[in-house]
Amino acid sequence: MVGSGYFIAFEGGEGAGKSTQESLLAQSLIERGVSVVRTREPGGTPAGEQIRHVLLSPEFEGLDARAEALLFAASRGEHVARVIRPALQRGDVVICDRFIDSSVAYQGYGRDLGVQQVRDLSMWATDGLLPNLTVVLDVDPEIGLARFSQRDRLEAEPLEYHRSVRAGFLALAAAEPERYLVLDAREDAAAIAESILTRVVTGIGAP
Ligand code: T5A
Repeated sequence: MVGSGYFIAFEGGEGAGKSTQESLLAQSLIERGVSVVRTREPGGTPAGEQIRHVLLSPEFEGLDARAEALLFAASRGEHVARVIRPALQRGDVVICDRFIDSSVAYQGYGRDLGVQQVRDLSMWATDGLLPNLTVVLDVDPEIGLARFSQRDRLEAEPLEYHRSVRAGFLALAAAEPERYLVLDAREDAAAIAESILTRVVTGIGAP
């Protein structure tokens, strides 16, 4: 726990609707007078955004799997140090598009790099920071990927890869159900938003 803030990470496969839900949640919290910081990974800082370019650009197709895992962790370390931890110390609610579980699911489960090793790397990079709540928007990768026409380097991975990633998110949520909210991302966006808001409002004690 850092300061009096509250840290919410959104996770899920491609096209699960994270950005849509983050916007709706941020708007509802701001209307309730809550101070919100919205950010994303990889990225969220000037250095992180440059790392994001290397990670997602098709220009770097075939990037070594360990190098990929290290770059995600590097972006996260900078992000936590410069943006997330200071915001939590101020007492803000931080809404982050992807965090440690994306590394564990995409690099640990998806790339077979070792779930524990990838988790340890990220925990080291962030000095042990974990979200208070992780919202997993669960969707069959075929449905999620069909929501886009253009694909970045990771989205272009085969369906089997995305199935392993999905299984990874669900395994992480099942292991610590009190820290997770898993929702069916095929539901109507407004209904999903309501479930998230109910859980967050309880978590932060907002009206
Ligand atoms: N990654 C990231 C790793 O491998 N390791 C890591 O450690 C980290 C941090 C990031 C990539 O990096 C990987 C994972 C990713 O491959 P990104 O560009 O940030 O890439 O992409 P995503 O996080 O996947 O975000 P997307 O923009 O792809 O998807 P979202 O935000 O989940 O979805 P959203 O809200 O943009 O919605 C997609 C479409 O679906 C519609 C929306 O209108 C939109 O058209 N939609 C719905 N349709 C039907 N029903 C609903 N309920 C809907 N909600 C939204």
